[in-house]
Amino acid sequence: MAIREILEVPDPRLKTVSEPVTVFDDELRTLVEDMFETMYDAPGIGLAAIQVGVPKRVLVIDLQPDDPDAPPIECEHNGHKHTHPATRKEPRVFVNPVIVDPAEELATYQEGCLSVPEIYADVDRPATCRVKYQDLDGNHHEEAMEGLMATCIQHEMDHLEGILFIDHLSRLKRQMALKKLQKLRAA
Ligand code: GNR
Ligand code: NI
Repeated sequence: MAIREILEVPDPRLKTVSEPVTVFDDELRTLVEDMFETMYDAPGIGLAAIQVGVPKRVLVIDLQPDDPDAPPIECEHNGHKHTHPATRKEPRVFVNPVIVDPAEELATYQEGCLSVPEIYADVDRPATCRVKYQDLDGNHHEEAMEGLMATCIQHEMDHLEGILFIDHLSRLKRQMALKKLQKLRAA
């Protein structure tokens, strides 16, 4: 496993339209492992492959990264009680995802992006949707999304089309955000 470098604006590679995955091999597994490690290290709740420079239609999401302060979980198996550290990780992988049935109703979240560091802005997106996707073995699935998950997967899907959350802002707000980022970098 390895932490990979996250591309940041204005890297032109972030504007790439990513290619579908056709081969479900160890190279794909290694990419996904590295994406999780990179996302948890950042930390972030989602990551698209193009953010580490790989133009493939692959996303990872974990809305509940590890919380080291969480109380340990007590369990009982076959009459044996024990405790283990609370790992609240809920890692999800989406290969070749497609959004279907986006709701007309919109939800507003304050979004951020690991490729646009330290900039946050409200974005409206369909409040719910369904997602068709493949897993690491190439098996097909379909799932309903709501809340932060719906927002996050739409943010990640945008990356596969070369779109960033700041592209949803007015030109003025986008320019203000990019100027702020330039200033932060200079400091
Ligand atoms: O870590 C992230 N947080 C986030 C917050 C609100 C909406 C979307 C996101 S995704 C972002 C990580 C990222 O840049 N994924 O592409
Ligand atoms: Ni992002």
